[in-house]
Amino acid sequence: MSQKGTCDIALIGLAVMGENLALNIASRGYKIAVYNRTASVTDAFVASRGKQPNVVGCHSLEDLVANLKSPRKIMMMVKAGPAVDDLIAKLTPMLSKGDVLIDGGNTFPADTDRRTREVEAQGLLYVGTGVSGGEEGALKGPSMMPGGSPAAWPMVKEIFQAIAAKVGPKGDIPCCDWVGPRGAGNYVKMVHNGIEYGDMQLICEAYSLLKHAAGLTNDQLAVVFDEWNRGELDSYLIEITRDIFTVKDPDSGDFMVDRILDTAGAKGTGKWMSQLALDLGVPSTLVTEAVYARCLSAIQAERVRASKVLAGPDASAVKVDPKVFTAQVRQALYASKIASYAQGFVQLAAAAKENDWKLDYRSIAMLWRGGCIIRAQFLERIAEAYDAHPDLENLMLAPYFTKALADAQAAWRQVIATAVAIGQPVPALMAALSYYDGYRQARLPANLLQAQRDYFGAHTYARTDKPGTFHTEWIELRRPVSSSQASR
Ligand code: 2AM
Repeated sequence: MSQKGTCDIALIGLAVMGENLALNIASRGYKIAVYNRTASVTDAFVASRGKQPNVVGCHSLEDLVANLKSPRKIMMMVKAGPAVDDLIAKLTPMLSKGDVLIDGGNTFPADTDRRTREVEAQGLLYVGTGVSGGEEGALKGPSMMPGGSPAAWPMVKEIFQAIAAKVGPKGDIPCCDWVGPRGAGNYVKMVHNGIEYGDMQLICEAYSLLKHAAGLTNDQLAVVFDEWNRGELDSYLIEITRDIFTVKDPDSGDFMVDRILDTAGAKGTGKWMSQLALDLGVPSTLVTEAVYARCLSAIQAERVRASKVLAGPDASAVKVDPKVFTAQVRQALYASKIASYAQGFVQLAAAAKENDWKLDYRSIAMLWRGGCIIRAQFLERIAEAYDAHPDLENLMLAPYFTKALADAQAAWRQVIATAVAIGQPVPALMAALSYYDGYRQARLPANLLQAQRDYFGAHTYARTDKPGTFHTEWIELRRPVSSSQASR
């Protein structure tokens, strides 16, 4: 049905995220034109959940474009990658100066950089926006992280902020604000996902320790996570973890979590963050360890074989007091989370510098305060830290977090020592503590590393006692070593 020039926005791609986002937009009083490449999907949607005056189904891109008010706003919710380029190529000839194309997928930031330039070169505007919160978030209020053409923001702001999650004492602060030019919004979404990887891995390690070292049952774990969710760890991921420990398989009556195969999947945003961290030369070790942990989980059959061959310690010799240990794990989790978020914000700052973005870290923390998967109380503290010091070098240096780390560190070390003693892998907890310990060293052993590099490759080194660049003829100056020398 033609509704020429009456729709406020269009949406392409009616998979579950697209459908729910369209319903969210319609529910806020906006008229939305929808299109899906496979027409039967559009028909099924407008005959069921989308059967309402605010939703207009379209069978062609021409029809979709014709139904829009000018300047037109078209949101693509299709598979990230070539599908987006394909749609841009089809749509741009149908659009007019000032129209806005929006990509709401999990797009690699450099792709949005390129597309913003290409689309702007045709007189149009482009937005690449992160949308987080899964299916439910898309329907009820996601966290949105838009970037792209700055001139597009005033045009999409009202609809975006209307559909986004709301936080604050009055529930009126939208979890959606302009992030920055070109791929900035997708970059922030990628870091959100990377932090999510770290949070999930840390929670899994805490679970493993509470189970293997403290012997907690699933019922007890549910109670522990319920308690944790009422304090500094209060967050969506802790809350759903609590719920998971209460769910039983309707068929067997066993706990569902115990029936799930231990091989984790991944869609790749964590890997992107690790790769880009390496490109920038910043140590985002938590997300990287979390990605590797998923890789190790994936070789399940090989692990089962190795478990029968490789020796571990006698875990039964290690005794912990379950109550004391549970409290220590809580502290270790919190401290690790601080280190993880510190890494995420450091990476954002490095990316901002490289790409000439001006990011508002306080605002980013608040975007993640609601709607998204990493939503947590704790993000308020991060927002406060950046509010007090917008140029904060590292979150761990904000007084609130410096104190939290100091208070937690003894427990953190104890938990990792216990993990080592019982032979349970805790790569993310360890990466977090290593980052903390590395960052707080005035002097690291890289002096020796520089000596090695200079020895074998004449890479030169700087000195502590005078300026300049130096090289040593190590082979000429080296002396024979005898064991008697060491004992002297
Ligand atoms: P489909 O139903 O026709 O497959 C998630 O895959 C969504 O992206 C689906 O709505 C899918 O449409 C859409 N999609 C994938 N590739 C596309 C393309 N090249 N052009 C348009 N839509 C595409």
